Amino acid sequence: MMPTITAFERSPDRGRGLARDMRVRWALEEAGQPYDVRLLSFEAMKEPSHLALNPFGQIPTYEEGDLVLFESGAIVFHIAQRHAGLLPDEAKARARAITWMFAALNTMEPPILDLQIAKLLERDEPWYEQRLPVVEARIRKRLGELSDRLGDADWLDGGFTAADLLMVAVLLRLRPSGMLAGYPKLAAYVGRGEARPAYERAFAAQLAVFTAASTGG
Ligand code: GTB
Repeated sequence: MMPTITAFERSPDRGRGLARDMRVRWALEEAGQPYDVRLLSFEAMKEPSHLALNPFGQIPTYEEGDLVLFESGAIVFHIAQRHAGLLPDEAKARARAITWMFAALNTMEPPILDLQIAKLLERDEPWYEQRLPVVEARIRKRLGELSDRLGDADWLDGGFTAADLLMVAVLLRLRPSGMLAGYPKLAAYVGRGEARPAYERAFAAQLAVFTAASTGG
């Protein structure tokens, strides 16, 4: 059954692939699973019909028959469980990959999100200039630790998995800050993720939505 996901009708990132539908699109492309996309305005996301799918009024959501999911990590996990190639079959390797999925979302993403929120919403606060270096230092600590663990490996634990997909998607949120440049192993890791044909297809699909919305097409 063809799943339907939701995404921004007009993404505030102007098609740079930073919104969280991108990681779901990427997982579906890796799985070779065609999908439909329902585009939503910010107003539509707060309508009862969408709140029934996601109580927080956000994108992305995932509908497959009578199954409705929200939370991009849970959606990627669901896709990875249903299709070969995104999680190892061997039980311990699979458990380690799932651990890294949580590490991407629970350990790496929160300080990165703090930085985006600070830059987007807190610039005019009197404490902004003091807070910024504190938030950046927290991110650098995590980037250093992750870089040390990755070392010269291509992926986090053996072959590419859904954990790498989520980790690369999370690290990409740092690109506008330029912070990744200080971590060449991580920058190369992100580059390997972006070079995957499935990533390229997902990126092109979300960019096409923004381009069509901008030109009225
Ligand atoms: N934990 C949830 C998940 O992982 O699915 C978080 C979902 C979420 O934050 N959704 C955002 C949303 O719907 C879009 S992705 N926001 C609208 C709202 O809350 O009303 C976050 C996002 C937005 C914009 C950019 N950007 O412009 O760069 C990047 C990421």
